Amino acid sequence: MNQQDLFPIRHDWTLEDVLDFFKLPFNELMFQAQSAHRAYFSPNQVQLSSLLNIKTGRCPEDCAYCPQSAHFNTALESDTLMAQEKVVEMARKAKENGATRFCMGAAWRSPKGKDFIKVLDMVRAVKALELETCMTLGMLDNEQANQLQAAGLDYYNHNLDTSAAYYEEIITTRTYQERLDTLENVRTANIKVCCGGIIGMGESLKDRAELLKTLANLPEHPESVPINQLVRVEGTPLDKQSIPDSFDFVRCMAVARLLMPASFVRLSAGRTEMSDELQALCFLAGANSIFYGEKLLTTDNPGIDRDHQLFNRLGIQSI
Ligand code: SAM
Ligand code: DTB
Ligand code: SF4
Repeated sequence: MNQQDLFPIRHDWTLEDVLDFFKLPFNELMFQAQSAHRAYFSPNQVQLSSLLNIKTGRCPEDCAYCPQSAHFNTALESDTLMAQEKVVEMARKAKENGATRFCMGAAWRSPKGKDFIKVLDMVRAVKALELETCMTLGMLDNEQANQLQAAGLDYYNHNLDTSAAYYEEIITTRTYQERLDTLENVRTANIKVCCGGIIGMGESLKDRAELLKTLANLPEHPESVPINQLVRVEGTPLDKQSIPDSFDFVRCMAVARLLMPASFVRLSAGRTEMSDELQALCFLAGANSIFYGEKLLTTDNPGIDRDHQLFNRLGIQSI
């Protein structure tokens, strides 16, 4: 029997199915997740995406986790849209260091006017370096998604962040449905979808299961699924949250792998607070992508030397 037939691509997961995975003994869950992983991927390869914040701070949205929201008092210094030359320079460096995808983020509710035209030029310029391009700019309408696709954008990142129910505790300035609409616009424009969420915002196990279920029951699975551990930034409403239990975090990775077996699951924000051993367990659970480079958007990420050491210790090859 073909291994993939044991882990078919499904879009009809029930909450009970997902909770049943979470209830498995840890070793059983890890075995199943690693088996699903091996049916679709080479088990010792991890993809590297580098991030650059191209517009910092003063965001009108009130996402409770985010240091870039204008609603909260964080130490962050804001900045206008970065010049294209600087973006290209950073993309070139990321490529030299081994990244295969370059993801550009902007603290916007949605892109507008002249800035959007500049962003389209950035896509063309980064694409010309033969890097995969990704952007995360907030909500997109149909027309904007089509324009980004025509400029050569490969991926668009737009996260659901958490369950529909818990979302209301985290963001009031845009709805869950608006997020789903943006994802549909991106998909219809033939841009690959990068969509995931955050663990550690005070959500329940049911919220985690609902988030993963919603992602897996989208009409097509996102090609990339970033699972972030909350980075607690002083001045945000979530700065006093406690770090999730390590094994519970690994379980989220494993369940994401089982629900979306052919997608890249990314061990995303939060790695500076994780041991090598915890990251290794995430890879064993089926994570096969990381954010790579000294910085995420505004906060620190492990340095590339530390990641090279980790990959050497684990015999992981970067792709
Ligand atoms: N403004 C755009 C938007 O929200 O769609 C793009 C940038 S936004 C910073 C991209 C994603 O980063 C968020 O949806 C969230 O999942 C993640 N993120 C932001 N702050 C975070 C934090 N403190 N810890 C973990 N993930 C975070
Ligand atoms: C995603 O899921 N995580 C990245 C990326 N997509 C854009 C962002 C993480 C941000 C962490 C907080 C910061 O550095 O500002
Ligand atoms: Fe703005 Fe994005 Fe941060 Fe929300 S997550 S406050 S939309 S930058």
